[in-house]
Amino acid sequence: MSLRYVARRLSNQKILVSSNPRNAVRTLNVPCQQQCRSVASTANAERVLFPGSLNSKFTNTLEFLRPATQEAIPTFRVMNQYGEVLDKEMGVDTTDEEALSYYQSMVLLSVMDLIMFEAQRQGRLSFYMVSAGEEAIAIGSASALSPSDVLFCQYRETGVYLQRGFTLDQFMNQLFANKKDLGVGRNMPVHYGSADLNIHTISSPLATQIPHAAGAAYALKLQNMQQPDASPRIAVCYFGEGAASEGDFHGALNIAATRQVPAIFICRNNGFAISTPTSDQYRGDGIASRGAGYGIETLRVDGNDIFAVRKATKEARRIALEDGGKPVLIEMMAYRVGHHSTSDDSYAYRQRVEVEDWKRRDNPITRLRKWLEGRGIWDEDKERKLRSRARKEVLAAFDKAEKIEKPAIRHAFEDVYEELTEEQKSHINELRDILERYPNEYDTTQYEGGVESLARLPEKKV
Ligand SMILES: Cc1ncc(C[n+]2csc(CCOP(=O)(O)OP(=O)(O)O)c2C)c(N)n1
Repeated sequence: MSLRYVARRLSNQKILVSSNPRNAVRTLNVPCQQQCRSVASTANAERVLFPGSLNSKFTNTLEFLRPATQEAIPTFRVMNQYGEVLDKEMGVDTTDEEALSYYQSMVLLSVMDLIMFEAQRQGRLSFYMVSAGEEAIAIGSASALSPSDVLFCQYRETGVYLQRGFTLDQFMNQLFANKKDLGVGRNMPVHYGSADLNIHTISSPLATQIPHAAGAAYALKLQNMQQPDASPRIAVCYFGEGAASEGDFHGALNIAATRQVPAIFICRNNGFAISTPTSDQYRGDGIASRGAGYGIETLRVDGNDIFAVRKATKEARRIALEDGGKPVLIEMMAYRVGHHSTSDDSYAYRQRVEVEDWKRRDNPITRLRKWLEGRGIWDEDKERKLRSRARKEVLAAFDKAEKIEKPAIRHAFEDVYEELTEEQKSHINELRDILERYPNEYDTTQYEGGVESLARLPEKKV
């Protein structure tokens, strides 16, 4: 990056330019309570000039902040649960064709979820997670991003992958861990990843993706400056409100704010972290209230309203690229209609009637369907055909993937280090010994190359 370029770019933003590259991207674009003043304090000052909060007014009133007495942060929406647009002037910035395509994707996602959930119950795959009730968050937000943006998901974002172009074959290959799986069978089902689509691979330990996203956004900030002619990119991070209880969430948002990185943090607040309801997770006003604490621009959105999700994400992306970079937090509200995963029976900790009530009262798919019907571009016949086609497509990909051979066993050891370590070589030899000793216990014929993929390796004693 030429320093002259940095100086030009940054001078527009009142940014300190220094020959020290560490200072080159330090902006003075800071919130008013943080703006630096040269004087520490004067006798008649009306505001405190402490370095930790530079713009705080003195007051003689002894008044604690009492969050419980304050109005909850509002929830942005464009249409109500009857599919009616509320603010005609603001309207819907989505064409009929786009709305139809998002609707088809949401239905395809829910059909795939139903089939794969049942397939797990039949013992045909080991695990699955549905997105029921959260389809609009995934499809809507992904539709408002650039394909070059770098994404970090939690696990309930199958719709994000679908919207980015992950194919049914790719989903099925990963779910069945066959040799065509992009992760060559190393992960449990639903842990998709795609370098081509700029989506980092899902990882089970909660919230680890949040600091990764903050770090990637910092790298993108520098890259955006170095490549002024390329379209600027942002990092986008998805997580549940339960993951926001992890320390990683706080560290990530704080570093994203202090470094002013181009990132959108999308929290899916679905009311539960497995069996723990939000009332046991936090006392404040959801996750949105935490954004202000970190000095991050924040919005709460009705996650059942795909138009609101799209508008919010588009605007968040615009803000994220302002002044060279700015993190944004969006809390998307949508009740988790399904069980947490195939390992969960949610009726053990919530009333069935509560779930049924949410399904009936509000659902992102039926809401969009009502809007499409209201425009005269959807009807029962089209719905039946769409569902039947979706079912056929999913089952065709399912059948194909289930029959494909499993990946070679040696993949379990590769790509951890550039070369196999001595310890790994001894693990490979040991595994081969066990597999050969107990052929009735371990059927290796379904894996590419069978036991032979574990070629005996000379070991150096260490
Ligand atoms: C560090 C860590 N702790 C616990 C778990 C077990 N766990 C898996 S999912 C989950 C709940 C997460 O809830 P939330 O973030 O709200 O996402 P949701 O499942 O509701 O979409 C928990 C506790 C884990 N995977 N990682």
